Amino acid sequence: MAESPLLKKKREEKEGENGTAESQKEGATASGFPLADLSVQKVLRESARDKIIFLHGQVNNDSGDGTDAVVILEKTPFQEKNISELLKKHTKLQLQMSNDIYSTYHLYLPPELNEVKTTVVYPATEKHLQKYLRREVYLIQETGADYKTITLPFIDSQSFSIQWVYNILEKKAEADRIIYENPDPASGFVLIPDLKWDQKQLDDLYLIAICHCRGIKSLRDLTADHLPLLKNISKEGKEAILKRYGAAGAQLRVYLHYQPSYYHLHVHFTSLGYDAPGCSVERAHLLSDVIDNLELDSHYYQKRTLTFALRADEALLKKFQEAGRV
Ligand code: M7G
Repeated sequence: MAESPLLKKKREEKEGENGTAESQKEGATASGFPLADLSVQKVLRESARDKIIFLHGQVNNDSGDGTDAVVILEKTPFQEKNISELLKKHTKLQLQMSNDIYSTYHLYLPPELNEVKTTVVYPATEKHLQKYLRREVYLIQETGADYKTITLPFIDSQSFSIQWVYNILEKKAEADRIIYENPDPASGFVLIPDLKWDQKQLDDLYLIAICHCRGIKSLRDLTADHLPLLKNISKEGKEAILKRYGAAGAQLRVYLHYQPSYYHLHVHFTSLGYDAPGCSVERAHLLSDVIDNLELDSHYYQKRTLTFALRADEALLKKFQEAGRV
């Protein structure tokens, strides 16, 4: 997985004498969260294939009560630029088995070549805990009428904070991470690396474009009026990614989620070769298809039935069950 010249340049620019800016930032985050004091309550989900584990933990606060946290630990992909260093600098190579020409080992690496990406949600709400807990899933077919009578009232009754979105738009958080901005209040957006991407390799490239305009909850709200916004996101987003990371538009999967987790319109940009979480057919809607559909019919997304999966514990599933729609 080659590091693009542009990614390399950007990384080198950010590197200081005592390590990378990234590692300094992580250090600051780590010092803000007492990882060693986390008492693990439950493994919410894990995947041996993806080398990721989602933990529900608690940290004791001043009054001795536990405050909930979600901690996600993920082994990061290898970086080609580090391979020779990794082979040279390993601290131990322990033989596991040997048979004819075949052998397996445990390779022990120095800490700087053996990082674990750690994502913390703290304090975490019950909804965060539910979001990461593995549960059975059910497919819902939501008609336009279902959206109005079941889903929309449900979304309006919820209070899943999108403060993090406003913080990005208002430059109160992650301002130094913004890759590109079109400041137009109606047809502009901010392009920023997703929480899930450490920007160290292009294989798992993941950015999100967050529109400036407030009040567009999801795909369901889109009409032909939003075409300028969507076309800007598509064109300018791809151009900005090409310029910054050297990844061509034809190598990107650009899509919206339905249902999203956060009801403020945003578009996902991932590497085409990356099987990103949430890019399955029952959740991802290609931006190019969305634009095309809106050009054919301005009210396409108010009319059509949209299919999505809900976990067994999700309150919205209960609403569909109560309405006899599942
Ligand atoms: P979504 O489709 O609403 O839901 O996408 P999902 O999280 O179930 O995919 C929201 C996207 O925003 C996801 O890809 C998140 O990883 C990303 N994201 C979430 N938060 C809280 C942040 C954040 O604070 N900063 C950034 N940069 N990305 C975030």
